[in-house]
Amino acid sequence: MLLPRPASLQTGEGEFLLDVSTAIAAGSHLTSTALWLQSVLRPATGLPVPISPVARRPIRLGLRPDLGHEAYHLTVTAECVLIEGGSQAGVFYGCQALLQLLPPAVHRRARASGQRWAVPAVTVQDAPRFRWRGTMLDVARHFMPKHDLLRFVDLMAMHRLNVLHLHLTDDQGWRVEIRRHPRLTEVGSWRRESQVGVPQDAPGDGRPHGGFYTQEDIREIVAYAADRHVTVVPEIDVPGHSQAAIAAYPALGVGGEVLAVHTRWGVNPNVLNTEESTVAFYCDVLDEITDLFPSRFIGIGGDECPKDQWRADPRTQELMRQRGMTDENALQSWFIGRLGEHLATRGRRVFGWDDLLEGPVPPGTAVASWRGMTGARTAARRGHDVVSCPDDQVYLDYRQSEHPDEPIPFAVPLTLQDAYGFEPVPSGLSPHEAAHVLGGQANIWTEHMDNPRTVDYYAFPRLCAIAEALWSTGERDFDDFRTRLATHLPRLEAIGVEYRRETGPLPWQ
Ligand code: TNX
Repeated sequence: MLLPRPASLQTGEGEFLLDVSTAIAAGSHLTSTALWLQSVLRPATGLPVPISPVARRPIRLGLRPDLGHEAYHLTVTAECVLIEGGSQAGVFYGCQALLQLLPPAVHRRARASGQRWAVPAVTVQDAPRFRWRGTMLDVARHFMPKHDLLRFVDLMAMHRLNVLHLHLTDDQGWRVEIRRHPRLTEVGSWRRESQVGVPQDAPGDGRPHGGFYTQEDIREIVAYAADRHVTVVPEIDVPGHSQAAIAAYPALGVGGEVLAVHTRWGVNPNVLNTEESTVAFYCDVLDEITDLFPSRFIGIGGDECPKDQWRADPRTQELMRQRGMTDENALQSWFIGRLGEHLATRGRRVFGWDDLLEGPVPPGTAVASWRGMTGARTAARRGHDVVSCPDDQVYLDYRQSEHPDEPIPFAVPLTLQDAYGFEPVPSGLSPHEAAHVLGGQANIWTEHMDNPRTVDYYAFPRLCAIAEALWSTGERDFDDFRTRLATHLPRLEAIGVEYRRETGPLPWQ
């Protein structure tokens, strides 16, 4: 049973059996998809699944340009599996659907004995509702090693998610090598400890945390994701959430004070100054970032920048006077605008949090609406593209239930059903305005997730529900979703995803 729910599925008679005679038949445009499918099918089935046009009962992959870009048709009969897509992405999603029709053991990494690799006869016609089906992963608060990040990309692709918004910098860490400014990672990638728990006075764990991706790692991550039709949208958060950069280069801060990489969570008063030299520094950073990430959109953050330091600093006030500004919001917009202009010269568009709407927004910006859906509505009405990620529906760092034993009972409960109810298009928009909604994304902030196992627990199965909200038509049927989820969880188990179970002991008890 497919998850996300396809646009249409009809069951037929009989089944297709994968055996030694099965081969993948694909034209040359689809070689990489064929190789990927082969690499997934081989370990558990132990079958050779060669790529060959001659096969008695083939899995045939083909392009059908008359279908939408990411659309696919999947037809399974006793003789053949036919997967046609509007593009390589469509064919890839058809392959993902095929995997879901096979026994869950297909996801195991070594030969699974006692299995019949049968695919029921079906006809599926499917296409996504939104083109931005994302997940924001915060690798700044707690680093996710490359190996685990690649696994996460596979899990996204399995759920037809296609944008990985990688939050690479924050107060607590800088996670990407920048060759022009090496101290960003030499100093900024490690901190002394992590705060444990929510209140500001919560104790530290006394253990250092850190790590970063080299430029070679990033190129590998981007290419691996691209093979799975996932675009990596990097985020360099400015002018708030920047203490790790200030720790590396104190001249970036207001007043030049030497600070450590931050060890506490929450909104931080230490922000960037807006000197020309700081703009130039970040243009250097963005040059390397755009060389590494081909994404049209580049995240610059813009969230939660307290203005107190700017207000209290005579030098900043002087800069504001010179620039003809009377309030600090204008200064923030000016700073973002300068980076936006720089990105535009490289053919890129700004992606930033809805806090940007407090001032003029650079042309071509896509706004991530996180404080409910208000930002989404405002942005769309102002003619900006929108990615919806309302905190009450898609913040996967929020606890999953009222249960007192949930780990770190952060924020309000956000249940599976809440996540399933996610509707990316705000109410009250005209069709023209609604067309600005590119889609939505789940946000995984990792203050309280210090390892990939915990990310699994917080992300799944809620991410399955959000994937369906982004892929499938707007109709919702939670009971139907739960029935399909029950057939989906064994796939996650076969992969080794430590998702949150509804019954049984919590993993840390
Ligand atoms: C708000 S959402 C933040 C993050 C925190 C998150 C915790 C946003 C743009 N900023 O810095 O990690 O809340 O839920």
